[in-house]
Amino acid sequence: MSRPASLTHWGAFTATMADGDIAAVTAAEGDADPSPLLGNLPGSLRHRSRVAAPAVRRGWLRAGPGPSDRRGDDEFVAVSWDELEEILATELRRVVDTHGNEAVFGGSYGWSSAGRFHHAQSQVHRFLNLLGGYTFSRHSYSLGATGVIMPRVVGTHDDLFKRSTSWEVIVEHTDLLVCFGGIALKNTAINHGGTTAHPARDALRKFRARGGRIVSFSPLRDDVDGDCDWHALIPGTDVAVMLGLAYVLATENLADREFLATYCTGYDRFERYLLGHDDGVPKSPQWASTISGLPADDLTELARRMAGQRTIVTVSWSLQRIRHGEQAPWMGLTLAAMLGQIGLPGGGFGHGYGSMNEPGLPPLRSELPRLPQGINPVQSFIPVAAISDLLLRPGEQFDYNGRRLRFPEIKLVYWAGGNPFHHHQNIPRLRRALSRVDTIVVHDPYWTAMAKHADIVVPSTTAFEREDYSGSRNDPVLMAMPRLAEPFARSRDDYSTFAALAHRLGFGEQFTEGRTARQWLAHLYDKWAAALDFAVPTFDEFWQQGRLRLATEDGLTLLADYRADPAAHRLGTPSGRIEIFSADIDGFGYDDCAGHPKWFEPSEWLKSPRATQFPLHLLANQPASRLHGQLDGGAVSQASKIQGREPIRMHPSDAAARGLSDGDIVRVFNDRGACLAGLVVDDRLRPSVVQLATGAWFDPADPSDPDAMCVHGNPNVLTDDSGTSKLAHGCTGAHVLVQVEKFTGELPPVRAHEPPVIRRRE
Ligand SMILES: Nc1nc2c(c(=O)[nH]1)N[C@H]1C(S)=C(S)[C@@H](COP(=O)(O)OP(=O)(O)OC[C@H]3O[C@@H](n4cnc5c(=O)[nH]c(N)nc54)[C@H](O)[C@@H]3O)O[C@H]1N2
Ligand SMILES: Nc1nc2c(c(=O)[nH]1)N[C@H]1C(S)=C(S)[C@@H](COP(=O)(O)OP(=O)(O)OC[C@H]3O[C@@H](n4cnc5c(=O)[nH]c(N)nc54)[C@H](O)[C@@H]3O)O[C@H]1N2
Ligand SMILES: [Mo]
Repeated sequence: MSRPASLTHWGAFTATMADGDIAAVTAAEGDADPSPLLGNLPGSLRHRSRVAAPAVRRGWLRAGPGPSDRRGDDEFVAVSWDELEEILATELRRVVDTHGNEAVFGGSYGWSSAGRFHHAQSQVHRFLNLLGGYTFSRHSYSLGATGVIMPRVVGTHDDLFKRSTSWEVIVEHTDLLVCFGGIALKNTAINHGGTTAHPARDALRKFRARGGRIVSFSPLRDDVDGDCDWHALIPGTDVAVMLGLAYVLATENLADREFLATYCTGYDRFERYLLGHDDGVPKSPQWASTISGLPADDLTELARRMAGQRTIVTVSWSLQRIRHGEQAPWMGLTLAAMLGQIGLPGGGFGHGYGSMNEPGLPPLRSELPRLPQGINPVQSFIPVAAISDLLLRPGEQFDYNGRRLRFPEIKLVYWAGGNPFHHHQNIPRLRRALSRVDTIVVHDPYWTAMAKHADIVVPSTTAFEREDYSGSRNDPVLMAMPRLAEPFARSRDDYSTFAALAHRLGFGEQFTEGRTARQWLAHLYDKWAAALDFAVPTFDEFWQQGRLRLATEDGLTLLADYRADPAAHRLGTPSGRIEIFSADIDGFGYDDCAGHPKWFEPSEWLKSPRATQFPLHLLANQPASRLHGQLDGGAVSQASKIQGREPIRMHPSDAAARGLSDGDIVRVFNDRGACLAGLVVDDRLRPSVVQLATGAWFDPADPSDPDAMCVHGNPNVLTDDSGTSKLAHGCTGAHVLVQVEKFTGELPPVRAHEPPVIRRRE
């Protein structure tokens, strides 16, 4: 008998089912390097952290909507679906009638699960648009700075990864892969919407076999698997290093001035800065050395090598998830432009090789089926990582990307498919922000910390308890996702919930267009198929076959078209060229983002004044053991923990200085908050750097205290939630200064995955 197959953001699999749950999984055929994260799936459908029934916070039910500091520390009351729909529809109507649609924050950032139709964000946005609109959010936690800076300087941001130079071209042509932020294979497990193959590891093997060399700038040795030239720089100093390399190119006549004159604008302005003509500070390798801690000679020698060989300069996404995050991708692009190899096979610029599976993978020639979300009549929005500012500073103005915006007054927060307690920084501040609003609604299959902080909790199905299909722009397979199990307890898919609410609110017909979920699948497929310029099977045939292979654009080189014919392929920038100097950005007059890429001293780094108090630089990077906070209760994630706590890695010298040993439970703290973690002593990090991945579910020692320590190891109790700059206001959660000490108290239990107390209706 054939085993049912399905898709996740981290790979395709076939499942053995037992007792309504996934009992075992096998990676789907054809995946050369299946993700270990598949091991988190068994047991996930009936896990104790599932939300079994619609629930309303007890205090909210008693007192009605309003600000409350009991969020996260209250009991819940289980209600029927009928009651839930009535309560929620009434509350939505009240907020919209009394305060207007602007008072509904529906940004609802988050990854939810694979699936083109049941995609939670598409569903909630479609629903809220029909309600009359909502305050929305722009860009992502992934690429907050890139999403604003790169369109301004190279005319696009997503083409940088979706139309990146392919692995096969790198394997064949590249000599040097100079990776700022490494090229971490753990991260290539993931692709938004799903992935059926993981070619990066094999591509790097072939690249090396041909004589290619990896140069890794990273505080962590294991950001590259296997052999490489490792430069363990001080975190946050990549832009200084790139400037040092650029200085060598400029002063040793190694810069390609013809490329700079033909394809770029503003190099001369930048060069004045580089050579120190205006500020008297040449950005030499010696200068870069004092900042980054790397030997100047190594940089000089590398710059010469880069100019003499076919070189890609690639910048990981992590480098723009820090204060002044706009600078690293902009400076990386500038460095690549100086080498003059942009648009040549195997040379030029990359952004995110090793950040996600998609860079290096060929894009589809076609779009994918898509649920129309409608139009949002409300204009007000925030840069996505400004959620706490939004709730704490209503009415205040702020700068963003050349505009002056105002935070609207929010009364109702609606979240479906994301977890702010995973993704947002400074959780103590977030908890205070969430206490301000009248009502918080959360749809999730699991009792995450966000669900526990909600007033109205809507139990969603998982992707395996409904029918869907999924795929992504850089994967050649559209994959059917049949139902593997019946919905857990009283959970219901988000579409059904929104359809029911829409009917109560009077726009049911517009929301459903009279279709069941299954009918929507066929309808979206048919509409998509009709617009294609090639033939595909009928929906029923596709559903039977389970997969549909789609054609891809192979052998791409980033910006090859532009290089071949810059007039015909003008970039979408004001000059039509690569803007090393942007007159627009310069014109904004920001003190934290200038007209050309520049070194700005970070607020949190080993040489800032804060480091005397908090002398360790913590990298809060992506977890190797799960996707974000998803399936933290699964076997692979749990196996990585130490006495149930998230592991923190520390150099032996830092551990010795603190009298710490491997396996100790430590307290990680700064002036924003504290968490417990399990110590792993490891010499593969630069001394004074510690690493604690995101994703341990927030678990406050005392839920009534917003400043409570997290006993489980969520680094976002420590991070700062100020944005990258006035330009992009992107997330800066990748870095934070901390201190670490041995935890000597009685070890509190981890309750992160326990549901809250749930009462029956009195
Ligand atoms: N300090 C620090 N913080 C970071 C980062 C960092 O590097 N450092 N990285 C940031 C980045 S890049 C990102 S992308 C974010 C990720 O942040 P999120 O995307 O918010 O994190 P997830 O844990 O993936 O949250 C998805 C939620 O959707 C739920 N879900 C799954 N399927 C469904 C469904 O069908 N319906 C509904 N309603 N819910 C569903 C899951 O149970 C889960 O709770 O985190 C950011 N936060
Ligand atoms: N397994 C797994 N993979 C994932 C995810 C996941 O949750 N789990 N999340 C996915 C998502 S949504 C995204 S957006 C991407 C994010 O992709 P990235 O943002 O690139 O991922 P990170 O793991 O945060 O960072 C990559 C590496 O950068 C290095 N680094 C940090 N700071 C510095 C610095 O200042 N200088 C230098 N040179 N290096 C530095 C760290 O050592 C870190 O391991 O990952 C995706 N891949
Ligand atoms: Mo992300």
